[in-house]
Amino acid sequence: MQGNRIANAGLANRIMDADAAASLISNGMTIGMSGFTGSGYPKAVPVALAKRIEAAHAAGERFRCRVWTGASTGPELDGALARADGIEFRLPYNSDPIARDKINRGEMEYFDMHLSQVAPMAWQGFLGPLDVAVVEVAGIRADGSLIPSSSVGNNKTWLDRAQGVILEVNRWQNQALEGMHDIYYGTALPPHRVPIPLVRPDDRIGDTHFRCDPDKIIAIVETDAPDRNLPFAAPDAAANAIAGHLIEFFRHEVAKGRLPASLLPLQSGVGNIANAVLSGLVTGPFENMTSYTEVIQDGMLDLLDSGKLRMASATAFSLSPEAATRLNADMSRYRDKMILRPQEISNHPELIRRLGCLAMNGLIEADIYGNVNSTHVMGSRIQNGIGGSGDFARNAYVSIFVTPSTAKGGKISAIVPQASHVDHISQDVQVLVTEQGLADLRGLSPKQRAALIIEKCAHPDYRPALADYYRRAREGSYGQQSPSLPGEALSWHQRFIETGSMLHHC
Ligand code: 0RQ
Repeated sequence: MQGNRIANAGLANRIMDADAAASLISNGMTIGMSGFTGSGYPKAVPVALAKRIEAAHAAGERFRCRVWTGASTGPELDGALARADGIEFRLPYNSDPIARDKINRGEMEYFDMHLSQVAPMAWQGFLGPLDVAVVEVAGIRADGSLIPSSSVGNNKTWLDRAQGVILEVNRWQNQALEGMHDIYYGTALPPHRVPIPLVRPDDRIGDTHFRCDPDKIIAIVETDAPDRNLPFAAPDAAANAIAGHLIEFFRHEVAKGRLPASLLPLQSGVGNIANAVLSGLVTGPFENMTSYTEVIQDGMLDLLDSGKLRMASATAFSLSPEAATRLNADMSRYRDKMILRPQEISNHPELIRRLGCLAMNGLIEADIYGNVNSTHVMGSRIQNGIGGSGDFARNAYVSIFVTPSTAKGGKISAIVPQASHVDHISQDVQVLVTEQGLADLRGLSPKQRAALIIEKCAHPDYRPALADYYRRAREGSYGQQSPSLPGEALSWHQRFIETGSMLHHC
């Protein structure tokens, strides 16, 4: 990874250290940061900014910023700024534990939104102006265009919208990344929108580099720091069982002629279960698969290596350190099989609908009618955020949700009488899978869905209580379309809050 990373001579005078760059950011500013899951986020300026903020707070001065990113980032960004109490408002998706804690204590405002909508909403303007973009790149070319790093996220939009741009040029990022990206410049706001000319997951429709007005670049900081990727848990028995049910379902759909033998472009959510499903496909019968998804995780790399997956399109890598090393050692070969795009495109409803993605996402809880809560524990405490799950679930060819049937050592049932918060309405939830079994809910009425979900998906410890609730609901409900007992429907959550378990006897 040698070579001159800053090839534009005119920008040499903007190179400075992270402290000097951070001093260009002041209280109340809105900052658009690069980064998506643990990849491609700025690693030096946010830490230096957190230091400044801590010093200001120690001196009794107010210093908080509004922070926009691609999606959850690393501890040097979300973690450092949240610890310094420097974030007034944050969007979108967060999975940093310190920021999560601040949000749940009511000390940080968090706007959880569909990831495909961040860029268009930033353009609409009601989120306010973007003062500074802080974007990690792999290099600056002689003509001033920028080589994206390991995530694209909203960088194109931040570079276009921000008044000033701070670049972190990270020498750790593989130079062979150059050419992997596809940065589409054809989006607009209504009434000027036109069809996005992408009809296959491997179509390239944009530039391989970001455009950036050199006059807007106020600082360039050189770094040499790895992405902070987290290891995945090895698939456990539940994950393997879920993968098995799903592969059986796909096999059945192919046999019925409803899916081609190479399936349709796969989307897979974040998390251990989703990753395990991908690993399961390595030994499955499907060949020549493609993926049109948001993140490329370990399981996706395994699938590419196995030859079963032909190519993968996403907006970012989300790899374990081991898989990141594997990727970096062989980047030029992987580059021909991978495309990283802006998240506005990787998650675009028009494209997901056109391509016919098979969407597979995790959940917190589902109710007996198949409404899904992906975000709020006990209806009020944020876990991560909706991320791209809504973009994909609503527009997928088949929308699948996967989860273990219980959480917290069996104290919580993932199948409940009524979801305590709803991110995905029942119409957007077509197949529900737990280690217990798979419920194909397509074409079923609410009552038919309830019977199937209780029978196929619920854990045996909770199945009798769910069946009992449903039977009594049918007897005592105000209406019979979706029978419910409103006074009892959330009592399982209340019991957990009061006793630490949803089980009756504890
Ligand atoms: O918490 O680590 O503190 O024990 O949630 O749960 O079982 O490890 O599952 O990693 O697949 O995550 C919905 C959070 C599932 C994820 C969610 C607790 C559980 C654990 C993780 P601990 P698991 P996963 C596109 C797709 C929304 C975004 C999305 C998610 C932790 O899939 O964030 O889909 N989805 N994006 O204990 C209390 C319950 C619980 C529960 C799980 N019922 N009650 N806690 N947990 N169920 C990609 C992107 O957008 C980037």
